[in-house]
Amino acid sequence: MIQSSELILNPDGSVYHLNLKPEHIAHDIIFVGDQNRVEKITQFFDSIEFSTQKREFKTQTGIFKGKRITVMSTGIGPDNIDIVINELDALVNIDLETKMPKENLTSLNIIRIGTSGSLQADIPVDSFVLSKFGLGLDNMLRSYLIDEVSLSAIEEAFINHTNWDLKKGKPYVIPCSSTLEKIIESDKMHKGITATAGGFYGPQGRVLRLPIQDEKLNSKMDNFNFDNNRITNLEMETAAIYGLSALLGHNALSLNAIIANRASGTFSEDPYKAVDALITYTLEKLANN
Ligand code: R1P
Repeated sequence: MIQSSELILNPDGSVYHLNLKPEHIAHDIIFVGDQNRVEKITQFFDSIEFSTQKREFKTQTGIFKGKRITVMSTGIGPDNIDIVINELDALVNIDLETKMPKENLTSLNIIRIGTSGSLQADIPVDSFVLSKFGLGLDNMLRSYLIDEVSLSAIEEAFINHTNWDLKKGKPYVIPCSSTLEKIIESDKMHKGITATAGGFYGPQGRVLRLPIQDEKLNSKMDNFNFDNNRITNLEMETAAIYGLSALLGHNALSLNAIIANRASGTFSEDPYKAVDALITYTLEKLANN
């Protein structure tokens, strides 16, 4: 039995941070970072059966063209992903009354629709990126036993290529769900490695007033190549989502609308339009599956 201090429930029986009970979520779940983006997705739904919000975690479940889908915001960063995926997994794979793990496990389909900066000049603003791999620079996942799910050959190649300082922790690489990739992919999407940073400024090479440990890191990432996979973009959630999903037996895929190009220094003139296009594309693919 899992102790009450480890799996914390609210007085109404819902999980601690997400305020959700098992009946509130669908098997197909869309993650967004920004809580205001939840309704940008559910505005297309035929009906909404459930809504709740606690802190940055806003959840709505409803029906889009006959498909039951949950949309939830994760806020920013891998630390939040630790909370969101562990609590979602508890909703389906732990009996919340007895606090015992269930024998028959449920796999959720988790798709992130995010925004991101491209590292490659030929992946322009307003394009879409499908993350074949998540490259975690953030360390959160290293608290778990990840050797069975992480791809050490890419990790070692990246560490060597960038002369990565292991005082910052050891990068990890996790693949996307090939099942979800087949459902969602299109010829128009760029594919590659998405790097996930544990912060927005220094960890992504942005210098305001503080010098950073490796000023050349972004340009080194830019020309990293493993088996024809380049690092396409840099954001703050994908590798953590892929890692925890793989460890817990869920399917995960991350899609990003590119709103900034770090190589050319450009920013989308209408980032909302790019995100809306990615939302409607993804919803249609999910509904037709
Ligand atoms: C930073 O501004 C946030 O935007 C990106 C980053 O990953 C980070 O969460 O993603 P979202 O648009 O999904 O929030």
